[in-house]
Amino acid sequence: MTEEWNFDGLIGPTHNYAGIAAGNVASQSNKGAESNPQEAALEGLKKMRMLYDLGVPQGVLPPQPRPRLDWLRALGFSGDTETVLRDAAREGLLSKAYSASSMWSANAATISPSEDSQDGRVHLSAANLVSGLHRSLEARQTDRVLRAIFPGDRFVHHGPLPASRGLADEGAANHIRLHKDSASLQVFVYGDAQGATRFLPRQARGASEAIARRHRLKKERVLYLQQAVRAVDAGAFHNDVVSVGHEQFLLWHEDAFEDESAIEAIRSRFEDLVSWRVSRDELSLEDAVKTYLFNSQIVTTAAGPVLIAPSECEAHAGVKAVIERLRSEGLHEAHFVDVRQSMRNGGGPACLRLRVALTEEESHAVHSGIRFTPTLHDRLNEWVKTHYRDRLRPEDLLDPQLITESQAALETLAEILTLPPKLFDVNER
Ligand code: SUG
Repeated sequence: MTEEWNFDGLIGPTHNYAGIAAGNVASQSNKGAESNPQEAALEGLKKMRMLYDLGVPQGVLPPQPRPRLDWLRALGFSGDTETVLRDAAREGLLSKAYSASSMWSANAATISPSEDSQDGRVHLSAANLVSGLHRSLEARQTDRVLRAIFPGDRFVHHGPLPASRGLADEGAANHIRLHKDSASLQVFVYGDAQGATRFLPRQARGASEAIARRHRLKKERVLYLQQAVRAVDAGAFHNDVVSVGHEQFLLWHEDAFEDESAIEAIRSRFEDLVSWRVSRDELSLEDAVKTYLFNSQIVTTAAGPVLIAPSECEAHAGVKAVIERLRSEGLHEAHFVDVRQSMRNGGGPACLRLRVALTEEESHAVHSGIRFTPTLHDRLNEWVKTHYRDRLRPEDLLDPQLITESQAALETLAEILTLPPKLFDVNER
């Protein structure tokens, strides 16, 4: 028996709009806008609280140290800190070194529950995120954090796949696990550039295959599906922008998968599937990308499955009609959450969380300091209000004071989450 935890990425103090994410329409259209890191982090915490109140086990993944001055120096920038900041900004690299993108923890890793694996252990692969420079900076630190949070023999940490295009891996955002009783199916969704007219896909099939192999997944529990080229072209840079699965439920857009028989392929291996199909007449791909309906979270409550949708969905007539229909097909209810600061960078509720299905014994082995509780919520709210700015413009990244503030914030956070301070030192190995 496993229970699904949600690990949310705590939004970091340097959250900003740099317009640097390929294929991500929201990121590109908000380039250079003023961000509010404080509001962003509080929104994220409020969402965690909603999930906690619904009875979902909730954990917190700490933000990563930014800016990555060590990375800029490795790229040849030299001199005092001010000079490095100024020269890197001129080359368009400073915002990358400053990105708070680890908040989207759905991209942090792929994690397989012990019941799906031949050796009965939980397997974890931090994502290499090689499709974007700023995101590739996350891989090593994610791996370190996961090792600290999931210690001991029950957990097998593989580290990120080798950094190469053919093994490009964006973690659980392209991975759906369906599950009922003792049956389960892991669906790996990969991209293929052939026929693309606008954007390149980010997940390589070779990466998905390597993950299934290293995680020793039982063969009959694995399926590979290609993401529709038209979906990527419309701005669905991850599959979780056009489909979401939880337990036996799969909410998917008619244009999500390349192969028309994708759902039959799923059903042939997982007969309990409850398919919630949304046609393009009900909601166009463009509106799916705009509202992020498919980036909702589906969670189980005692009353039945609940949809946690972004507040952008609330006012959309087409989405409202879809939700109404789903309520007659087994959905218990929908809640709307305001994660607007993250949404402006293309990150909805489901992007902000990484799911981990754990048995009771495995749950006990998780580092307890990151477990979300009302007390932790209060402490983190206070911490955010003390350490975060309420506005950040592109030119503020040149202010060395922001480095000092961000470091102080993470030092205090290490204490709050009872994690070793050296975990936040990027020079530690
Ligand atoms: O990789 N945005 C992220 C959003 C990730 C959303 N995750 C999921 N769909 N699971 C990305 O595109 C924007 C950064 C900027 O432009 O400042 C960014 O990286």
